[in-house]
Amino acid sequence: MNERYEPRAIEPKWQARWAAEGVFRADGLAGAPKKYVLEMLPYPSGAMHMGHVRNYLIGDVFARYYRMRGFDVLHPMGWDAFGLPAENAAIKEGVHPAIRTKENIEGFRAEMASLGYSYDWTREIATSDPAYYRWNQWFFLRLLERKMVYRRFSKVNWCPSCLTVIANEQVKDGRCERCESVVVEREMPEWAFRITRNSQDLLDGLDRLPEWPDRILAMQRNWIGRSDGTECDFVLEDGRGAVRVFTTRIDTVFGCTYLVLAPEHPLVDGLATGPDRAAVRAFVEKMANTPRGERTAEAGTKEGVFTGAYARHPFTGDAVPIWIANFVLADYGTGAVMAVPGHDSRDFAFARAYRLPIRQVVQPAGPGHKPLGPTDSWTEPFTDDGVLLDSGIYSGLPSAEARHRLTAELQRRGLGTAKVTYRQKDWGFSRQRYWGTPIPIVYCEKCDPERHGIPVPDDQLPVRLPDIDVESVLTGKGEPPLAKVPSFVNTTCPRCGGPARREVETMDTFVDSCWYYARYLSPNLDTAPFDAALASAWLPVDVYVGGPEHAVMHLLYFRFWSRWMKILGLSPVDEPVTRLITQGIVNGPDGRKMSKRWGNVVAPSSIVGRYGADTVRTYVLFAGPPERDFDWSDDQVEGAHRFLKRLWALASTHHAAAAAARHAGPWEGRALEIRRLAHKCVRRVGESIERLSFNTAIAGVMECLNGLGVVETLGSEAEKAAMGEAMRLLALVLTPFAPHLCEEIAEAYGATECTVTQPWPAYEAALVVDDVLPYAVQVNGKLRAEVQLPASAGEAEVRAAAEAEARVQAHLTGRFVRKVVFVPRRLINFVVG
Ligand code: ANZ
Ligand code: ZN
Repeated sequence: MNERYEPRAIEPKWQARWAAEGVFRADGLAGAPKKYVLEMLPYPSGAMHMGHVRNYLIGDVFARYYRMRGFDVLHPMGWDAFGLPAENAAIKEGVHPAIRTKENIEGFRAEMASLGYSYDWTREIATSDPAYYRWNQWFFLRLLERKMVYRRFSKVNWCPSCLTVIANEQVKDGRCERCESVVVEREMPEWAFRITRNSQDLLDGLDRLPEWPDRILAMQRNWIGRSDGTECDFVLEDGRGAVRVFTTRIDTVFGCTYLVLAPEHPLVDGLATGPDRAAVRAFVEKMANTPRGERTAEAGTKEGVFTGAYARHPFTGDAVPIWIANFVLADYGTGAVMAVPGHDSRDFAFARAYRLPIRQVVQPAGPGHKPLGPTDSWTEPFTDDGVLLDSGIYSGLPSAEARHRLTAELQRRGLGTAKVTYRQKDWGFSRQRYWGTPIPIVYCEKCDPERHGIPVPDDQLPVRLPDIDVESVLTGKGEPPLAKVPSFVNTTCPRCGGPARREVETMDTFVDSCWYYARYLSPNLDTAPFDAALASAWLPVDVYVGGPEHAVMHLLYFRFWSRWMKILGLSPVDEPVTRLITQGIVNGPDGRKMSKRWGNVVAPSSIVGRYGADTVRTYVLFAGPPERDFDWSDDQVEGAHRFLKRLWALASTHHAAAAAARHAGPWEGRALEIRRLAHKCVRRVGESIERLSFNTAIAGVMECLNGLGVVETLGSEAEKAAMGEAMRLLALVLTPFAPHLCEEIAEAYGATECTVTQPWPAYEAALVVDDVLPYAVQVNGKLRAEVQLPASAGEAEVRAAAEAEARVQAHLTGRFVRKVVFVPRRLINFVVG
């Protein structure tokens, strides 16, 4: 064995051999149980960053580990190749997005290869490939047939800088997630998936995902936002209709002192006919130009105007004034609320600002609660459940019971009903961009004068993206790019054969990532999106690794999609992923998220170039548990590198003596000690991987190495054989982390097969028990001896062994033992008089 550890020499060699032998191919092990290990497919941007590296490493450890555990492992990789950045770069630099994307993919693929990831590259896919996006179009048509796709005119979030519609999920605090411009609302036609039809089902499914992080489950629950409440009518004073409100607190209805409508509520115009009309109009106008985020900010000012109209309270018959205000949203519930300032924070703030009456109708329940005093003196509302007061015949009832009774009474009188509301909205997915999947719809004046859209027949799929003159089409302004390509727009109507125009919008790229994991099963199939028989064999994905930033978009959309893949008879599962791992962030050395903006980016290629892939891998996996953030540290990279060098040095020092040594036992003394260290390490690494504690797995190997390092020369044949075995075992268990180095050591120590295709080693049970422990023996608190005992020994055995020691006997004979203090695993103390 070479004395020096030279990663640059050994890493490419093993990468080439893995590829040549196809060791990472799935479907290699007939009859073996399967594991599908997947990482979220990357958007291939300029270069890989450490976040990518970590993401794929976590998956790679599982893939290699499971393979060694005897599973048939599927571990594929592909490219989320459509999307805005490539198009924006094209607008800026004039390079066609297809060209830029191809370059980027090649760069990513090379970087991945240099890191030694164990992918089955025969299954690689790119979502911008017509052979792939054809099936997006096919799914679109199937969902359209089932009325799960529809065209709507609606207020959309428009980013004036990206010049496109963006999803609610992509708006952060009223700004575009990508470019941070303030998002404005626009009335536009768009295509939407009726995901809300699955809201309840998506919610229920979360209970069947015990291996997803609680945080992600909570975010999805919250996003779907089920709310159990009551709808209730307040009949208008003039008798012309009613204001229907949605409330979760109908128990507070006797405290309702005004109603509030969203400025966009359809009744507003008809209500404000009196002197207040001008003020109402001005307010509505102002709100139309205020971003949603600003209007609804929890801490923001509550603003509104009185409409001049009144409605009748359904229980007291009082006249209740109707207001409009910024904080009531048109698209939640009924777009109208009954305001209860005594028991709701926003209503309280609003009532104080506009001097509206505040009434207490719920009081704190339970012993030890004092009355709250007159509402004039309150500084905040009482928002908890309690017991009703001043609520007619409902006074004295607990809130929960009152809600039932009041809802039943409304129902009886035809004024309301129990109602479940969801915060989740349908998924608007059409985009005014070029670099995406064309929506397979045409418009024909003759057959479809109302422009509902005529589906492109299946046998005309894919509707291909046209090649374009980048400069004239991707201008970043005006009409959607595809509208500027006559050869694309002008087509014939599938119904009448006359002239027709194609839809010029493209699909949100989240459509691409809804089902890609199934495409890997049969990446070249051209008769269906994927092979249903293979889906039965391989789905669901067993381990899925990705960033927590996908908690509610991708991870919700693809759960939605998998339900429809099941309904369409393509797949047997409705939940796509059994175990989800969301990896922590890799921060720069300064503790800030690695980003060009902070100038704290560490490029993977620079570290690989300097230390080799195994060092990067070991460092990143050792730096912390996969789900935790960590700060980059050059010193710790050095540390990881030193560890690998020490392992190499040990292997090479003992190579001549140990590699071929054989010994059949018995094992004792130092040879036994070496074996104990190695077998304990095998156990520890395996258990740590199962617990997702990759850092302690590596720590286990480090400790073992420390123990073995003490042995400088090997004497007996037994010692030589023990060391040979230890090196072979370490090379196997460290394979998921530092595979190249392990292959090289294993080969030097006689392996004829790649480590990753060898079985995960079993440890010998007898060697891993902590069988002897040193006990301190004290007499009157003074240390007199030390005895070695089995860990399982109880007090009696320890005492007997201690008393047998000559030095202890010397202090005990002739004296009376008044007491014995026994500390398990530590010491025994004789108190003598
Ligand atoms: C009266 C009331 C009294 C309310 C009380 C709360 C506390 P969740 O749980 O999020 O569903 N609300 C209803 N529609 C709204 C809209 N379009 N815009 C803004 N607010 C709206 O919240 C339901 C509560 O949010 C409803 O219950 C309503 O206020 C308000 F002591 O009605 B509540
Ligand atoms: Zn036609």
